[in-house]
Amino acid sequence: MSTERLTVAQALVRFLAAQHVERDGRRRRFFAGCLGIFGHGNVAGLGQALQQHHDLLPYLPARNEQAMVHVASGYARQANRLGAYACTSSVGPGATNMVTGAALATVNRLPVLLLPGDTFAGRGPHPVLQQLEAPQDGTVSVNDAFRPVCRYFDRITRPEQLVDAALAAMRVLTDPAETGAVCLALPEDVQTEVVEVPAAFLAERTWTIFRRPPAPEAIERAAALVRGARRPLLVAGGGVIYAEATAALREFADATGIPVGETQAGRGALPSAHPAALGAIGATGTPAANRLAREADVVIGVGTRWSDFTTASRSAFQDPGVRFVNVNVAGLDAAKLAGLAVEADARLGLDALRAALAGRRADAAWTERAAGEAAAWDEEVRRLYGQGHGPLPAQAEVIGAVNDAADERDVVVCAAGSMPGDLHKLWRTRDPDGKGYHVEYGYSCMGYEIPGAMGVKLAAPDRRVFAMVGDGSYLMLPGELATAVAEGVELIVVLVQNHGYASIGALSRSVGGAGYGTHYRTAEDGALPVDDGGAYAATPVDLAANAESLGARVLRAASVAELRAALAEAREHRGGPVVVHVEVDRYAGVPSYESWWDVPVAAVGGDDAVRAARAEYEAARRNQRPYVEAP
Ligand SMILES: Cc1ncc(C[n+]2csc(CCOP(=O)(O)OP(=O)(O)O)c2C)c(N)n1
Ligand SMILES: [Mg+2]
Repeated sequence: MSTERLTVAQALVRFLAAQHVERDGRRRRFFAGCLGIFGHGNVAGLGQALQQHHDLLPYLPARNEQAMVHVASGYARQANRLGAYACTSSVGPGATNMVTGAALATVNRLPVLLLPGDTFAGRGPHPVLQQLEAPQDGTVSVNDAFRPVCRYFDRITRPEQLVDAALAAMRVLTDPAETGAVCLALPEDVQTEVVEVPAAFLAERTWTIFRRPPAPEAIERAAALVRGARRPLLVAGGGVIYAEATAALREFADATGIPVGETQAGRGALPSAHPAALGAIGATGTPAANRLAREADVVIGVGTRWSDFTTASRSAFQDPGVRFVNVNVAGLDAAKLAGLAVEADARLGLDALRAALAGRRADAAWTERAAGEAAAWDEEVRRLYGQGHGPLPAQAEVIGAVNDAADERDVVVCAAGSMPGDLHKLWRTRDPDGKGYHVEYGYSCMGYEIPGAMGVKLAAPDRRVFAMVGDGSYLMLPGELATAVAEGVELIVVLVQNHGYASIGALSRSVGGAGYGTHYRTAEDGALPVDDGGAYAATPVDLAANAESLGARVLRAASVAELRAALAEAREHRGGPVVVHVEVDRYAGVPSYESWWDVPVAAVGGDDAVRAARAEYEAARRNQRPYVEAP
C-alpha cells in the first residue's frame, strides 16, 4: 500500500480538496475553500498547509470567526447543501467565536466544517495563551462547547486519528438527514506532526447522495388519509428546496388542488403567482394561509421542522380532528406533531404521494376558497407596498421597492429583527427553484445578513443578492463588509435605520412593557429608556458613514423615490458591495394576521398593562393544541 508522509494539516487540506458530491448524476467539488483567521493555534499548522496548497483549496481571510461561519452557512444553503466551506480558527476566543455560527448551521441543517485550533495534545507548555484550565478535568478545552451545537465532534489528539475522523466528518456533512456543523478540533502541536496516510485517503472521492424513497406502505397510508380529507393543506419547508423538489411540488399542487403554505425556510417553494400559493404560514403568515390552516383536517408537512413560528406555537391548526402527514428525510422531524412519518426525500415523497392519489382532487370549493384568499392577500400586499407613509417611509414600502428592483433569480437575505416577519408575508417570490428567498429563521441570528449574503453570492455569482439588515443587526457584525470589499463580492446591502430594536420594542409593548431598553439610549432618555410608541430622539450614529469607512459604495435615500433610484443605481454597480441606507418609521409596522406567538407574560407584579397582557396571554394559550392524536 502506498503512503505519503505529511503533516496532519497538510493531509487534511489535501483530503478536503479531493472531496466531491454527486446527486442525480450531477457531480461537483464539495469544499469551495477554507475561510479563516489565523492565530498561534493554527498559523503554523493549517496556515502552512493552506499556503502550500493554495492552488488546491482557496483560502479566504475573514474578519470575524462567527461571521465566517455565517458565510459558510449562506453558501451551503444556496448550494442546496451540495457544497460547503471549511472554517479555520485559532485556539480560545477565535474558536469560541465560531460556536454561535455552529449552532446556526446545525439548527438550519446546513453543512459547515469547523477546524478550531486546540490546546497542545502533548500539554508541554500548558497553560498556553488563551487556555481555559478546568481543575476537574484534564481533557477539557473551550472547544468542548462545540459538542452540543455540532452533529459530529472530534478532537485529533494523535495524528493517525485523522483518517477516521475526516471520513466520519464527511459522512455527516453529506447526509441530508444528519447534516449540520461538524467540528474537528485540532491541537496546535498535532497539526504540525507527521502522519503517514494511505494514498487512497488523499485520492479523489465522491459521496453520492442517494434519494431516499418512501416506504410504499407509508405512502399508501398517507394517501388514504389525504383521500379522506375534506380540507387538506400542504406546508412546504426548507427540505422541498434543498431536495430540488419545487417542480414536484408544483405538479403535486396542480394535480391535487391542495393549497400550499410556506415556512420561512420553505418560502419560495411555490412562486407567489401560483394559484395554490397561500404564501407564508404561521405566526408571520398571511391571512390566506392562516385561515385555511385553522380549518384544515389533514396537513401534509414536507421538509419542515415544525418550528413554533410555523405552528403559531401550536395554535395554527384548530380542527379538533386534524392529522399530520410528515414527509421528511430526518426521523426527528417526520415524527413531530404525532404525524404519520413518511421518512423520505421530499421529491420522491411528493411524487409517490401524487401517484398514489391518482388524480384525486381536493373539493373544488376548498381550492377556490384558497385562490380567493390568495388574491385578496395580493391586494393587501399591493396596498402595503404603496401606502405612502410619511414623513419617513414604512418598512413595507422598502420591501416593495427592493422586490421591484429584484429580478426573478435575485436573492433576498435576512435573519433577525422585524424584517424577517415582514419579508415572510410580503416578499413576492418568483424563482422556480425557490432560491430567491433566504431568510435564516432557524436561529434568527442578528449579524447573519451581510456574511450570509456573501456566502450566497459566492455560491451563486450569477444572481444579484440583496441583504436586508436592520441597524441593530448591522452593529453586531458589520466587519465582513470589509471582506466583501477586499474580495470584490458584489452585494446590495439595504441598511434599514430605525434607531434600535423596533421588533423587540413592539414585542415588549405587546407583553405590557414600555419597550424598556429596546431603543438605543440617548442623552434625553435618563434612567428609564422606554420605547412607548411616542416621539423618540434619533441616535447620533451614522451607519452610512460607517459602511463607507469600510470601503463600501454607499447611497443614502431619504424617501421611497430616492430609494428606488438608489436601488436602480446599485443594480448596475460592479466590483464590490453597495450599501443603500434608508431610515424608516420605527412604528409603522406590518400587522400580524390572525396568528399568535407564545411569549410568556409576567404572572404577578407589574402594572395594569402587564396584568391586561397576562389575561390576554392566558386566553390565547387556551387555543394551544397538543397535537398528540395518532394518525
Ligand atoms: C444575536 C442575537 N441577539 C439577540 C437577538 C434578539 N433580537 C431579535 S430581533 C432584535 C432586534 C433587531 O434590531 P434591528 O436589527 O435593528 O431590527 P428591528 O427590530 O429594528 O427591525 C433582537 C435584539 C437575536 N435574534 N440575535
Ligand atoms: Mg432597528
